[in-house]
Amino acid sequence: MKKKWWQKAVVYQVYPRSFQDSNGDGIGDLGGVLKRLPYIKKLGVDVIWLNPVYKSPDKDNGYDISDYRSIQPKFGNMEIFDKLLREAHRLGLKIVMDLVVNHTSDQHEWFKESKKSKNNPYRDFYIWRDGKDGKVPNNWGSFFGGSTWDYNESTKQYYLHLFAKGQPDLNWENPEVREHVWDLMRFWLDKGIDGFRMDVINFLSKPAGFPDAPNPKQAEFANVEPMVADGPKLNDYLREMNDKVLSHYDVMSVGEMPSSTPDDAIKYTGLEAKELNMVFQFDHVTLTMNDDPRLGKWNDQPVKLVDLKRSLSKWQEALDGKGWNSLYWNNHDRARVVSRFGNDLPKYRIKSAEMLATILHMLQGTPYVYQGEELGMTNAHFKDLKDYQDIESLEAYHQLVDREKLVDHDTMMRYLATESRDNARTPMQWDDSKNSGFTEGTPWMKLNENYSEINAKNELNNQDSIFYYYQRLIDLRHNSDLIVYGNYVELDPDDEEVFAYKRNYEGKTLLVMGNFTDKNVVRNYDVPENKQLLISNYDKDKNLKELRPYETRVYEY
Ligand code: TEU
Ligand code: CA
Repeated sequence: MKKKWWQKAVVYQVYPRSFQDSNGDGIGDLGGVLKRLPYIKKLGVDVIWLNPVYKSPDKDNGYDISDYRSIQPKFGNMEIFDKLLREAHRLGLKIVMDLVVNHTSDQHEWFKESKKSKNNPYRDFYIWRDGKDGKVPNNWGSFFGGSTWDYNESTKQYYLHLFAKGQPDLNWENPEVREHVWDLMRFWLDKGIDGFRMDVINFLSKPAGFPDAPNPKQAEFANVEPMVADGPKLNDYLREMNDKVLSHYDVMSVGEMPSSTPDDAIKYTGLEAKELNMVFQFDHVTLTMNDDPRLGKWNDQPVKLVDLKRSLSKWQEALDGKGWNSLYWNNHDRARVVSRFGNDLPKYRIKSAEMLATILHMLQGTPYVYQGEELGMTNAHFKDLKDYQDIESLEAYHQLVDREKLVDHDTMMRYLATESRDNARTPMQWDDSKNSGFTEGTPWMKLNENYSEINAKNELNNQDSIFYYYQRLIDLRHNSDLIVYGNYVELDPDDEEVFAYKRNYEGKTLLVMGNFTDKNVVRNYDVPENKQLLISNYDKDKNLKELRPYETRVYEY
């Protein structure tokens, strides 16, 4: 594979509404991102991915776009965006935007037209179907609860929405829709942005005939995913996108692809594919999903390390030399990694955050750091339903607890505290002043109460902090072809306590190990005398064979 700039890059994800407020309205904005560019630069990353900043009624925090070519007024305006892009480029940082084109907002002009009449020129921009026996066209359940179909009184048809009612799906079969999307992509690329993260991009092609989902038990809850993921024309659409748009710019593209397999990913990102550069796969972040209260069987069991290792190893092995991985623990849809796979109690929070960072950053692929991850930010631990803002969390609560009475309040609150997307969305913790320096007004979302201890100011004042540890990991990658391109060999897949692997490249070997427990463990990896310790989260080890609680070490030889 020819070497590309994005293979050596590290990406920092900014969720603008929770990053930094600059005008006191309590909502993070582009002016705030501008102000914090030096902070991002200091971490050493190469690229910023901005979650959607387009005009939107915000039913799903910007993933419901009503105008692709203007900036959400809460976030600023095009002038500030242009300034941010210029300033980022001046600092050597690239900016990747979110591309949300599986659906629009129901407030988008296209949809407002489309719903007017069956012969409106925009009718076919969306997916309209007649009902079946006076009911919805099929048994698909949406991601945010309820049917994927909503009835439109005036034209007596249903439209499809995989997510909320306010997020109607675009009809990608219609070549006019595709041309509009290519155009809006060019609009941003011509401004000089450096690529796109593509929202649920593997859902674009729906199956012919819209058959019922085979699993009726999952009806009314996201049983639609296997029905729409990686559909029959997806490859054609992505290739057309590449031909007509992406191949004309030196930019990066990462497709968010729930339920994609490594084989799918090779199809889309492989050498011959000429489609996307990499995908966000979901295997390692959905390991507990089968225990979903929506399926009536949630328990608080943490993920087993052997399962986590198996899912990451599968992707490392399959894509080596054939495609390219994106590496992430966190994003705006996931609980905080230190709470999920580490230990967020004071004693081991720092060690476990650093261990998890090491395990991820030494893998093959492009690493993504989600805002606050570099501070070891934890889950929100909200106890009150009114502290939650996320449409997915609230809809799930209302459906399961209020309407269907499938789950009791306490169980649902424990579930949300473990899995809710809002765990990632609490405002960034900058310092120990009121609202942690995020805003001078009233924050749109409650802050995590631990901000007086966990914040950027403390991290930057302490040379042993998680922040500087991430900085070192990023720096190591920038200076090592072994870390970027080496192959992957897992050690002891059945080990329930330690994640260990090797990477090999041009005669050099990297050995990475991480203790996932709060105990001392003894392991006997065979490490030659002439090794060099690249990084560790403990002081120099006396006993080579022992790994202390959450200890991680990386050797090169
Ligand atoms: O998420 C895609 C997705 O599959 C979600 O269902 C995700 O798995 C779930 O929310 C996790 O609990 C993307 C965006 O990242 C998300 O923020 C949007 O809400 C969604 O698409 C719709 O645009
Ligand atoms: Ca603001």
